[in-house]
Amino acid sequence: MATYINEPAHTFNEYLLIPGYSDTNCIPANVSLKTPLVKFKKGEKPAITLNIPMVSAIMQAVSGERLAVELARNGGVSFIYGSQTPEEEAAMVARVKAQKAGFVPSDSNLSPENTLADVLALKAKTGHSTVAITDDGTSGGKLVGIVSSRDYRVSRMDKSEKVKNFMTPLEKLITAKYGITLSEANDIIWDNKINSLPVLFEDGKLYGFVFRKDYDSHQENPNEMLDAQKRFIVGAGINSRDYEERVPKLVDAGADVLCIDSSEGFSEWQKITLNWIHEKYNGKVRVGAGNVVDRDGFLFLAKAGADFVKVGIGGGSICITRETKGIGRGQATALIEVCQARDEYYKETGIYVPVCSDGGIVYDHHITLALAMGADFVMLGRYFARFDESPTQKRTVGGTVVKEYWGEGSNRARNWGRYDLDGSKKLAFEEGVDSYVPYAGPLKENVEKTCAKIKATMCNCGAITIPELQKKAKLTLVSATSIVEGGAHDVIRKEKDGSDR
Ligand code: RVP
Repeated sequence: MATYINEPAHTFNEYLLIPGYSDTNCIPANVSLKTPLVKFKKGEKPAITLNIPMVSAIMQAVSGERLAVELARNGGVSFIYGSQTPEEEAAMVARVKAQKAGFVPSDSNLSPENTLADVLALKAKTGHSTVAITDDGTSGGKLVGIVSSRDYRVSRMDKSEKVKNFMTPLEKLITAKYGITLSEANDIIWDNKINSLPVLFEDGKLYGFVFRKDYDSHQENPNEMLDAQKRFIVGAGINSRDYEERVPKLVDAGADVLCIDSSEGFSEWQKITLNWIHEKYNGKVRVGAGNVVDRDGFLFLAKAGADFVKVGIGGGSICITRETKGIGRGQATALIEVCQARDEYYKETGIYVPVCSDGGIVYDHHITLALAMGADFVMLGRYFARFDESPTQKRTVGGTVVKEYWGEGSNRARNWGRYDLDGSKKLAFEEGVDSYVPYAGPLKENVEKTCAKIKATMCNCGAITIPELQKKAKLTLVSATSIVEGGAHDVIRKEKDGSDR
């Protein structure tokens, strides 16, 4: 006979936190949102600790290189999407790693034979005003000059004027040699009152730039997630089909952590994948696994060696898995059960396996609820898709500015690696939709606001760290009518603020 669980499975929206006693130490300035990304033994530190409990979803519409850099700059980690060829994914990872904090590869390059019109078009495309002029017009060519906005006057010059006639030539530029430290580079920038410093290899080829504004940016982003070489930390999605080909490429490109991306992770395929990676790399390559929604699924992946376990089936905003396949579980109930299993596993083995709550975060306070329920961090798709840095188009639809957002199981993404069960490398049917989300501006400003809300609620619960919140939190289920009471009601709203959803 089948097993019946007669308790209904709940979502985040059906819970609220009850405030706990807060002493005078409980102020947002004292709150730390640091949290482990990968497993660790009792008494030891995790190899990677997030500075904020947020990672971005392994999705085409979310985790491209631009978002990865900006999220790492602000304390979280992106997992570059795996629904592209191993070569393309590895190249994306490599480009994130090349953005060594402070040393930036040149993304605006032209040759001396290009024209002012080309400069203006490039500036409009990248938004950057410093253009490297190299012999072959690529970022790796020999530097012959620079064009910045000081070098031309659009109103007085012909757009067909050749770059070589108005660029600042190499002999007039202050440059540095590859190998210089960031602080030496910044000294040169300050001493010479320049805005950018080109860094060149011995043979004159361009390595990259150090920009004055990036010095400021480093001061402004104390949460930056950096590796030992001051490069941004980045993750990458893999699947349990082509891992023998994909993983070595991602590791060579510098991925700091991997995650097996599957809509259903309680499977022998994941165990085989984890074994292969751990044997090949002697446990040095960190790999998360999932997704699961119960205790058995968690224990299976933890014992198989997962470095973290992802929870969630069918709760994603673009996900129709529950409708199409009839599998899944309310996200809150799934998370609570998995986190209990995680704590028991830790008591028994002394190994702490972080739990990631994946999908279904609608309001910012759902993140705090997930943390209170035991999640170590959350994975977000819709949330990040709304920002400038996500890889998708910004459009105006019906007078509203939106960005595109589509599921990995939609026909648009066709991520067979995530959904295919028999190795046929096809999507038999769709499990996701193609959609729009309201455009919300830059990542930094939004993430800061979200973190401010999380910190404020933690203070109300008398907690200044995430583990403390997990111990002290008091959660209550709410009735349908009290959900109505929780929003503005019985008033005529002047305007609706949809800023956090
Ligand atoms: P959300 O943040 O609610 O948009 O959910 C994002 C999550 O949804 C992803 O991390 C993934 O687990 C899941 N997903 C991605 N694509 C699809 C689909 O097409 N069904 N689901």
